[in-house]
Amino acid sequence: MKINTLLGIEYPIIQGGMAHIATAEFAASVSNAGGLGLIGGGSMDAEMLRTEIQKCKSLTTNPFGVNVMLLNPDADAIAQMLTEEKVPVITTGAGSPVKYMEMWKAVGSKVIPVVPSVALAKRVVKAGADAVVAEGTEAGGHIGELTTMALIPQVAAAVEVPVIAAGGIASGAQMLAAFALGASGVQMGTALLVSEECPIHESYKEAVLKAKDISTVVMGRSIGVPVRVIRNQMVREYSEQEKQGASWEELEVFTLGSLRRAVIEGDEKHGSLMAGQVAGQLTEIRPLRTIFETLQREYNERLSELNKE
Ligand code: TUI
Repeated sequence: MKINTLLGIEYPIIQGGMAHIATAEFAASVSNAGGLGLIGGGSMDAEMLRTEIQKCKSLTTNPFGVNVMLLNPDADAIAQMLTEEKVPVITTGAGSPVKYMEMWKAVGSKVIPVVPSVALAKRVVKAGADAVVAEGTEAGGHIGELTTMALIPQVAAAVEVPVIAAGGIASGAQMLAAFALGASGVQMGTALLVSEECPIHESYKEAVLKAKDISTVVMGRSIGVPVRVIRNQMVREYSEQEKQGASWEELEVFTLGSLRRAVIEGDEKHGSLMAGQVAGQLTEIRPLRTIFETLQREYNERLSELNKE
């Protein structure tokens, strides 16, 4: 089943979790443009997130969701709060949501964990996941090891629920490729950073527009939290410390805190400009609705070209 039908949305497109970036306003804009918007709970505590959910309910009548970043120290309280707010969809990232799934399902939320491997996909489906987002290492932010090309068919073969492809998707051709591999929908983050509605600082958008194919790098592997960002001064300083064997605590200051510096303060030198490998493809700022329409049109055109040949 295509995820449009499962989720009651116009396009088979959901938005990535995007901690610090995906506010209630942004999530509502994505949902109003025909995708599934998500409030990025990554850096919020439970009460902040509750306020954002209530705001989002007032800004859209379309389905929307919340992304729970499981490394968030407040994840337990957030999980509990979500049973009171009853959002249509919950996605999760950066860990296994299995211990929360029963209570979320009990209040009728659809649960769609983001998984980087077949093993986690199987575990969450056994626990009742309605779909999974299989995210390849091309994605921005915290990533797994496998590429989208290798991951999607293996996850699709292993589970019965719809698979949503993430990592490396910013065009209709890439969406079609994901469907060819067995996906029933796509998740996009980087491509939406350069939407008119995205509330990040202009200098973050500029860095994405300027990025080339090889502009993103992965930092934090040595501490077990690989994160893909656009290369800048902070990355060079971080890599130097990482080489010298700095501890998790010393390195952590470069990650979530520095995302805030990029998103809010627009510090493109010291901030962490999380973005996926598709950053090199993105050349203009467009409204969300145009981004989705273009993707669908390119998908249809490419499909009919392939059928002609
Ligand atoms: O979570 C993401 N992407 C993110 S989270 C984030 S906030 C952050 N910033 C700095 C450091 C850490 C977090 C920015 N981008 N994508 C989904 C995702 N999940 N990628 C990888 C995973 C993952 C990794 C290991 C999921 C589960 C897992 O293992 C869990 C287990 O128990 O097996």
